[in-house]
Amino acid sequence: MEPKPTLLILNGPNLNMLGTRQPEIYGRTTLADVEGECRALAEDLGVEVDFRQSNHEGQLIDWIQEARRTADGIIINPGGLTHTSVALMDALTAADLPVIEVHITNIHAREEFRHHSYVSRVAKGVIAGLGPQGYLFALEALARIVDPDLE
Ligand code: DHK
Repeated sequence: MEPKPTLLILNGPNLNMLGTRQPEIYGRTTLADVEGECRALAEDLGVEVDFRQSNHEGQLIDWIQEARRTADGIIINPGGLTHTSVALMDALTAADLPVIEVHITNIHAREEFRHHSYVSRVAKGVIAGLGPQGYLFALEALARIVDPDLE
């Protein structure tokens, strides 16, 4: 049997607070809930997920560098680093893997400083504003990108 493709799902700063942080904006779903839903869908899709969160830019970059050897694609919600981090964008470029960027909120309908994303320059697709479901849409899309034979 062929080994299953591995998709790395990365979450940046403050996403560990999901569910309790500004629930009127980010909702009440926790990151553990999101992880559980991603794992269930991954099982159906026949892919492995490696789900991680860090508040540290360097840690995220280390994981992206490792992904070049260990993963077939990356889903990333970079949190606030979306709008500031050239280093994260460079790491994603160097990884040379398909990337889907996810935001729980519609960053374009929020403050001006959230409208620009460095990560979007290197993402194959961007999902914003669909809440935690965005992760599931991204997972389904990326699974099909890495394995076009998927039903
Ligand atoms: C999450 C954050 O933490 C913010 O800094 C971004 C993003 C938006 C989200 O919608 O998931 O601006």
